[in-house]
Amino acid sequence: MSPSNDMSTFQATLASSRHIIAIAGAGLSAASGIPTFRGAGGIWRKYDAISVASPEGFKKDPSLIWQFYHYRRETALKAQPNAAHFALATFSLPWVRHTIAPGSTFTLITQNVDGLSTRAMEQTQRARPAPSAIVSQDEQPSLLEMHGRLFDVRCTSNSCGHVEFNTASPICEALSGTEKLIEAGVQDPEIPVEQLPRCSKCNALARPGVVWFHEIPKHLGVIRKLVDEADLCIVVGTSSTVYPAAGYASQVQRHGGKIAVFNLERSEGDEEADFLFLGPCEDTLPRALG
Ligand code: BJW
Ligand code: ZN
Repeated sequence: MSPSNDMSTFQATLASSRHIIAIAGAGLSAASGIPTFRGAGGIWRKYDAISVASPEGFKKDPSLIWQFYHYRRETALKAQPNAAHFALATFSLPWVRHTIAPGSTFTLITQNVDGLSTRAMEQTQRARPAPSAIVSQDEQPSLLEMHGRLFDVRCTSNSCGHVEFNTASPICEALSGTEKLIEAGVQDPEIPVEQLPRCSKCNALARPGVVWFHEIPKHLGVIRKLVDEADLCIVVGTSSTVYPAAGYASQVQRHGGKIAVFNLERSEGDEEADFLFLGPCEDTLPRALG
């Protein structure tokens, strides 16, 4: 049977769900001006994914990789969360969600590294604080950034491994202005490793705190439990091509849960979904979760 696009049927399913998860990808941040990876305008059209997003690529050319991530950091710093981030952030507040899906739990599992969901959640919590009678019963963090964070900077020395959250712009002097060259596709300057970001504890070369191909994504133990107990999986703005995230929706469906896909266009495996809402998620999600 082909997926339904009936919003009221989806909302009835949402209302009766007890353990809800959302799996998000780059499409969630597209309206904030963050480029996606695949498809028209995607980053992997300009850059070979394995060359810039693997430990091997970093070892081979740390100067190019740092310029690439400096450009990504500068883009994310200028961006603002959009209506889809805010719809998920609002739904993550138990005192709001329980009026829509009574007694439910909710976790957003994002593949995005741009920090926009965190910012939306912080802003939403400030704008809609818990009514004084409610003490939060949710012990589970409501956001899991499974591919790490652009603003985490991690030491490459195994004996140190120091990680720090660093939003400095630029992250170091030598990278200043290179974001414009990267954007214009101009030949990148060769920056000596001594001038690239260094660990603040031991001075070894630092790397971006993101999860590259062939590395183990974060929070997998918690995610496995959430996927096992979920009765509704909302899939937002992901091509569903990168594992393990790409497998979560079908795992939920295998044990009887429902899948609802929100994507600009058709994506991998969406014909198996129970619901499919095609269009910009910044339009469809606020309507669905409102
Ligand atoms: C809109 C929209 C709008 C646009 N509204 N929609 C099993 C099978 C096959 C392969 C593997 C496998 N297991 C592991 C692999 C290898 C590999 C993999 O999956 N390769 C595939 C490419 C085949 N996976 C890994 O290496 C992972 N590690 C791993 O598996 O470890 C082993 C292990 C796992 C578990 C247990 C034990 C061991 C690590 C993957 C790390 C991925 N890293 C990146 C880079 C992160 C840093 C950075 O940002 O630079 O993560 S790659 C890149 O792809 C990034 C993304 O998070 C990820 C997914 O992309 P996403 O988000 O789906 O973006 P797009 O561009 O593909 O799609 C955007 C979508 O939005 C499109 O559909 C648009 O239509 C839509 N859209 N505007 C709604 N307004
Ligand atoms: Zn160190």
